[in-house]
Amino acid sequence: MALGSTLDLIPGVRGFKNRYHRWTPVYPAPIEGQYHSAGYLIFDPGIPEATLNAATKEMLDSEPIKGKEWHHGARYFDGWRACPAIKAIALAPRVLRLLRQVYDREPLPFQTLNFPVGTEQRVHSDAIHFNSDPATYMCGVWVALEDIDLDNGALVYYPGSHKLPVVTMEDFAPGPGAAHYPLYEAYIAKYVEDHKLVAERAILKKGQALLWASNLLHGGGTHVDKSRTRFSQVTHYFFEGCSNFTPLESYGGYRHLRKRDWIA
Ligand SMILES: O=C(O)CCC(=O)C(=O)O
Repeated sequence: MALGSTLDLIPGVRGFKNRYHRWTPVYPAPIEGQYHSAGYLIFDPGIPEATLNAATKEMLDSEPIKGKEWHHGARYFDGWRACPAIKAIALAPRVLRLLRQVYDREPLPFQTLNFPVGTEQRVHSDAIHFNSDPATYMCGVWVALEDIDLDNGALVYYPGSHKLPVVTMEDFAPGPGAAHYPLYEAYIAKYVEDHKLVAERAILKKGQALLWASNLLHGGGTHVDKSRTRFSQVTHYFFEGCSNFTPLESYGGYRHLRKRDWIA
């Protein structure tokens, strides 16, 4: 075992190193540039396998999942509140460091969703659910808790789509409110066609993560093999020094500002 790893076994050493390196870049500048230009990054968040497995177990034991028949919207919402491993993934030091590197602000995790199977959620941008002022200081980090491929619901995403104008309620709905969400989904399906966007799928090994920018169009790809699971966790982040609001509930001059419980 290397000396660095051996030292990590001494109580307090790993925590000290993580604090010391908070603002140390994870990647060289070209990779940072790649994120800003494509709107996504596949990376290794360095989360111990025991934590990944514990998060899956916590989800499987949770009230919304245990003993239920899983449909393709099944999820354990905000498991971080009760479950240490789910919270540890949201706060993984290498994830936070990467977000500091690419946003140059302190990341504030605020929501976790754990999935037993693919969501098959239609294509959307998180900027219709969450936005900030200044705009687009929000992102998602999706961690594969098992191997993910084209048969068990790999995410679909459209590289570069984060640079298109942010779609707001005024573009497709007569007023604010989640009841208009089907109009949004139909609008985005046409938007993808009109802009001739080309999809990619996130084929990830267990432990890998996909970081996406708030305005990157993405969705849950088809989960072809219904006998398989798609254990995964997404955490959503805002950033320090930004207000945040729910665009779905905002319209005209009104912004539906929100207070969040930051995961800490
Ligand atoms: O995991 C999925 O299938 C979809 C997740 C997603 O689209 C989101 O968190 O915004």
